[in-house]
Amino acid sequence: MSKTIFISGATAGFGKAIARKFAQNGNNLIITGRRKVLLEELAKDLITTFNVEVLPLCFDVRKLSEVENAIANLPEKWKTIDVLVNNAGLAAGMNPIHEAVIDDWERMIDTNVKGLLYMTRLISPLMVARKQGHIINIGSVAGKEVYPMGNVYCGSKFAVDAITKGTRIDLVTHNIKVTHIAPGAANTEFSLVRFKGDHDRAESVYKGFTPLSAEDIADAVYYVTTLPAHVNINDLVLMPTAQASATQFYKK
Ligand code: NDP
Ligand code: 8X3
Repeated sequence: MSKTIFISGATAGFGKAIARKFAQNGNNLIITGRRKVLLEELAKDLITTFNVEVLPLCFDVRKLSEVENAIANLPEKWKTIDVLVNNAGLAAGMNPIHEAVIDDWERMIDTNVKGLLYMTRLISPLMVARKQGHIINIGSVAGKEVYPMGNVYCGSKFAVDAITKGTRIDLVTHNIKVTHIAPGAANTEFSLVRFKGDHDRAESVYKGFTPLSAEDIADAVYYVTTLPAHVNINDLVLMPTAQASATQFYKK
């Protein structure tokens, strides 16, 4: 049966692949991001390729008023959200704590933590009212282990792990599944964003081993939504075979 899937950050990387995976399987989608042109291109492509309904919503998850406006103005038929994938996020910079750029910290905390909270706060009541739903938060191996110069990015992803656990506890009596998915290294726009457009530095992160692809994460996200009603995956850590921990890689 077709479901309604709400994916934040669908203009690139994991979110875009997650949107494609759910569309391929006949689901209707609400997709979001700040880059309007990319969002609308993706919506058009998914509608024509998979014959599903897609609602593109362009907003910044850091801005509470924009999130409120987007959710408050959802057309009635789009309010029955079955799955919320809180995916929008980023790393900005990679510096020791005493040399970091404070604006990088604001961007990471505002997006990865506060943006995810705004989305959850505004969409979960729709699920509670229906006594049905699934919230999937994209964390990271960086939310399981801290690595050198990961300081605030790791902190933001540890917060995602803790918030996911708290959300599950608060929503268990409302029949809502809550899942944390924590990937290791994956080659998307992530490192290009982290290193502020430095292509060589971004590419060097993935040299000598096969990283995860966005499609690998999309498969995992899709999988956790296909389980029987009484089964929930609480926490799924997904790594490249060549990555044993946040810092241990087998590079050739
Ligand atoms: P990408 O940079 O490829 O994609 C990030 C997506 O998030 C884009 O669609 C971007 O859209 C959106 N986004 C970023 N900031 C905002 C914002 N303020 N408001 C709305 N949308 C926003 O990265 P990934 O796909 O790799 O990352 C997705 C998630 O996975 C992130 O939470 C990241 O931390 C996490 N992750 C990534 C890993 C990796 O190695 N790649 C590993 C583990 C976790 P737009 O720019 O159009 O707004
Ligand atoms: C992204 C993976 O290892 O760069 O969350 O932090 S890592």
